[in-house]
Amino acid sequence: MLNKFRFLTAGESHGKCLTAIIDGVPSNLFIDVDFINNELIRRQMGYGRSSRMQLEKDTVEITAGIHNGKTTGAPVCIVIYNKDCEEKDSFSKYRPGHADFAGSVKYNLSDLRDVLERSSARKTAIEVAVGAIAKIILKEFDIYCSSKILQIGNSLDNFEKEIDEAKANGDSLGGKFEVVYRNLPIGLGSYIQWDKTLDGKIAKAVMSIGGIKAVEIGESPLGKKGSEYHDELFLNNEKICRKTNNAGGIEGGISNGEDLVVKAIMKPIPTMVKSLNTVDKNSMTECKAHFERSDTCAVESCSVVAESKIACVLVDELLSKFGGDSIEEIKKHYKDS
Ligand code: EPS
Repeated sequence: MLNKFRFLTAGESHGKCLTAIIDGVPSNLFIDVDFINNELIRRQMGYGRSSRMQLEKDTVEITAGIHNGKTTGAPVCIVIYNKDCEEKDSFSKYRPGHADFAGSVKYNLSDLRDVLERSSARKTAIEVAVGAIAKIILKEFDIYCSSKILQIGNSLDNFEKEIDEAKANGDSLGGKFEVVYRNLPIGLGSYIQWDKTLDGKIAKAVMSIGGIKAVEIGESPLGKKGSEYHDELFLNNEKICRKTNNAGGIEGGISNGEDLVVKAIMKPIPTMVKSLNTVDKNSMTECKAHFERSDTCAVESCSVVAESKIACVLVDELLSKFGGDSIEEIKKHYKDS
């Protein structure tokens, strides 16, 4: 999906490390490793996370593509070492809602552990590190983001209490969050072909995060008339302005210069003490689902992952539109546009 800023990741939840190779990082970009590590801390925080987050102190090691703190234009390789990297037990009781059933059928794996290890949300740690590098590029263009939780369980008030209650009952909670990117140029994405729309790319990037069931751009148009929903334009000192941003910064698949507003809904985590009814793959008998350490709620962390995924799409679009190999060249093209 990404053409200019591409990456692949590898690594298992309890393997030695998580790795990413990023291609397309412009040269002469100062990589602030502290910033990347701070993003990793943000992903680990949030109310309702499991004890694994106390165990891991995610920090990144850059093993290629950087000299004297700056990128050279070569692929950037990054690594996060797992502290919990011991061999874990096999299991055969499918967890409903997780990848266990479909994954084991698809890859013909007899041990559901082999599905869990790669489908785990642990891999979002390295995705956040990649996203942090994308954010470093966006900063060069004064593009910044923020995110907030809109709902956990049934509401936003008292969500810590709701998480405590869910935990005490061996249950889990999902929710909804919002990511906003500010100061985007007009013209990222296109309506020319279906696979070039900015909203389509963002929806795919956010939907690819395990647990996400819905992505929205801007305000929901449901129940609103056209005259109530669309953002009228007016002139202010010959500058075209808008009073509202219901469209969330995208019209016709193209960024329109308003804030990019992305909302997403995360389902409750499927690994629960209160195990659901399932089937044991080996004995082919009905039983309770496999349980092991898990989060009660990871919506806050997920918003950080979504920020990162969107950052990668935005950098890819910036590089496609303004082009160049060094950060100086891209900034020049951007300034001249
Ligand atoms: C996660 C690490 C995992 C889980 C969680 C996310 O570690 P462990 O399985 O050792 O506890 O805590 O993964 C899931 C909840 C999931 O459903 O995949 C992490 O680093 O974010």
